[in-house]
Amino acid sequence: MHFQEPSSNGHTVTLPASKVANLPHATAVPVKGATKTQSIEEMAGKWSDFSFAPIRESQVSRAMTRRYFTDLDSYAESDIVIVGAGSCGLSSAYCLAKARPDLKIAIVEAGVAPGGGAWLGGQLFSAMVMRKPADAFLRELGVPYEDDGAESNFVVVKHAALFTSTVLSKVLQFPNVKLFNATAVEDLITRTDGNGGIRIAGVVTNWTLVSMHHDDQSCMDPNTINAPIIISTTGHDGPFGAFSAKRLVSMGGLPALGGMRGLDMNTAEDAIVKGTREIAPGLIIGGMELSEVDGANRMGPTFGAMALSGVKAAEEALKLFET
Ligand code: 48N
Repeated sequence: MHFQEPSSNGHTVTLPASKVANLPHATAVPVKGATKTQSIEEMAGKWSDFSFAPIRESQVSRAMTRRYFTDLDSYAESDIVIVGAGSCGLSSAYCLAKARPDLKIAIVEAGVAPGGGAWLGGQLFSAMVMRKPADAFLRELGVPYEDDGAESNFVVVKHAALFTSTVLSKVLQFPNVKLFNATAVEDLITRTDGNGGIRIAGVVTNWTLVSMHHDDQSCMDPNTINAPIIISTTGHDGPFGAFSAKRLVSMGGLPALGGMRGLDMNTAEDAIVKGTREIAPGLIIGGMELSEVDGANRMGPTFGAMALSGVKAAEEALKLFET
């Protein structure tokens, strides 16, 4: 039996089985690049002698894990944590990261895929409607949209994924933002405020797959992120939704949930944007999670309030940094 083993000079050598047993695995030398930089055009038509630069699997593992654990260490103390990377959370992250490149912003998203409910417009229809003046945020991001002119009160993004992928891409390009996806916030870090109340001082996190199995596995303790300000945009009630609102109620930080009301676009969108605020010291709630706090109506398949609630949540957070 023979083993192909990349060596340090980029070529592969064939090792007899007898030799594999005592390979110095732990100190394997990373394989150096052996392929010059090319353009796609240079590759065209030459696939018969194509090859990738050789690699050793441990190089891939180390490239991922070294960065992840460096980020975990760095963002263990963040300036702001945004819980939920839906349309509101991402819009808020964009405004914060742009306004304050000095702030460390951690986004914690339970899903593997960020974006929440904003990948489709509604009932699996792909176009996304935003009522004016939310078109201003689309122009800020450079998202193209259709507008029937001054008389029309809304604009249409041809596919919701165009908005969501654009804001996500812009957010991820900010050097002061780290997205921890597939990671759930499963509690809040609290401090007493000296008057019998509580101040929110960070979040408690776990891998989402672990959070989903606390009932059928032995205890799997969480991790933490300390931060003076949390923006919670976890959406309306659901398996993970309205997380911070529900947790505030269960720990006595809010008397009760208001509970989302029926659909009324005109009432709902104004209420969500204007109502985005600090609900408890250190905790700002925006987007559809706020409808569960205030008992606001839902707006259905229109997303302007999500974008502008994110804009307002960022503004509220920055005010707290200035005080
Ligand atoms: O898209 P959502 O659910 O929330 P928003 O507020 O950003 O946008 C709401 C919007 O999509 C609507 O619901 C539209 C406008 N419809 C209104 C209506 O009338 O029906 O995003 C929330 C994100 C999701 O990606 C969740 O996975 C995530 O938050 N999330 C969490 N992430 C981490 N830890 C948690 N505990 C958690 N809970 C939810």
